[in-house]
Amino acid sequence: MHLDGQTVAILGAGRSGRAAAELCLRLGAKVTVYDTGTIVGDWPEAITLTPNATPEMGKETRADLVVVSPGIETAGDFAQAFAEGSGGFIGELELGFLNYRGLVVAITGTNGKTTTTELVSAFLNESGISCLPCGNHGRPLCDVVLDDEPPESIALEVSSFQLETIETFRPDIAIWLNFAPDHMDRYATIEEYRAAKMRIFENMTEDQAIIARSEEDLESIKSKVIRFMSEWDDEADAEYLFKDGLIYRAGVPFVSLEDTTLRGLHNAENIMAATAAAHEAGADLEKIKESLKSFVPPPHRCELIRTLDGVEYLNDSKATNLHALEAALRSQLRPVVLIAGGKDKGLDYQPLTGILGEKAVASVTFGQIGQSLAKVFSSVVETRPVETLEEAVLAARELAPPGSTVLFSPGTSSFDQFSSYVERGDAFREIVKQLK
Ligand code: UMA
Repeated sequence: MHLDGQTVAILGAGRSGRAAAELCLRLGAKVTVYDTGTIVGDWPEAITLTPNATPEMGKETRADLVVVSPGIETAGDFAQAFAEGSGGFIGELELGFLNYRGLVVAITGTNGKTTTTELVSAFLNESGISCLPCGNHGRPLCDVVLDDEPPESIALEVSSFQLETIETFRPDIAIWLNFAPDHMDRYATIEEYRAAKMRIFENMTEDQAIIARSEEDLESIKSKVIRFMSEWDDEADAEYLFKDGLIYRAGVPFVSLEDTTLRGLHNAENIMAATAAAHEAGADLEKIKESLKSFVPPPHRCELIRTLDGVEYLNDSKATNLHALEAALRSQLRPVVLIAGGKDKGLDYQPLTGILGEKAVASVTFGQIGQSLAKVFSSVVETRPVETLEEAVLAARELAPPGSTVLFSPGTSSFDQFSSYVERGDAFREIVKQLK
């Protein structure tokens, strides 16, 4: 792609905007960055910065190319004003794709994207195919393109926001993990959210491959579809299956979940999807098995911290809402002692009691909502409300029988006692490591 002498307007001065701006500069363009807020950091001098930008500026701007950051609403006044002035826009994902020559494995889904992205990358690297995890997770694609030696392949996490602004984007392999309501502050309806996500398949043909759960109904797909499933069903036709702790491939046992560093039904699905995609991309199955033994999962997402007295301790601090907590509970294969709590976001936890009663033998609640949560949870399991996370871990230890899992899946944000879910998860990890 050449942009010699062309004018480019970049909307948004975050990580995507910065990478897109630097790439356009490298391609020879005159680049101006527009942000409705302030612009921070040291930028290359050749890039013009316009903080506090307005829709009026957009209407007056005549750029050869407009590139929008994913966090900016495409239907909003700001982006639409630039579309009006310059005749449309693309997103940072599209720009990166147009300038990347290697193999693209794209991963989307409501839950599990990041772990799967990391798995695909680990499997390909272990097989001697250089790969980088990037996109919605990690470095923006435009930033990877700027590397002196971009990798042979990328494991590209893609969000619905990024897919809204594609034109030619076409992955060689696409993983569709699952779909559940999310981002309803950006989309008017659930159908609109799904339609944005479905655009991942828009330009794919018979020459590409799609990996999807058996239960996912993917309308009008042209590519070959490889299915995986974790709910056993003799009628269903899936190349990858998970049953009784074992992952099967083409009817033959492939790997036991216990022999990997990952836990939970959802992680079995992530492994199946990543294995199918990496194998399709040329990875060796034995190498995949090897890399599963040493894979370091991304932190704070059902991260196995340690096993002590036959009890597994999982850090799922990333679960800052009900849906994430429910998903973590649902995926557990052992009896659970749940630790939940944190800031009061005014959520109703009553809908969780069904799955809690099914999966948990006890629960410990803490933080600002500790007492109110305890009232709800104690209707189905023994529950101890405490103040701090440390007290919660000690109480959970007392309550957890051998063979069970202490699941730290707060189900709300951390801001009553911590600065972020990361700090909260790090604290949990340290407390658990100190247990004697
Ligand atoms: N801005 C405007 N006008 C607006 C809105 C925002 O000018 O109307 C400006 C802000 O002032 C800010 C900049 O835009 O300076 C931020 O842009 P951005 O929100 O697109 O954020 P980036 O830093 O570029 O990060 C984006 C993704 N963010 C979003 O999709 C919201 C990151 O995903 C991604 O990792 C990064 O690009 C690199 O590809 C984050 C995310 O939360 C992790 N994603 C969502 C999710 O996973 O649920 C989809």
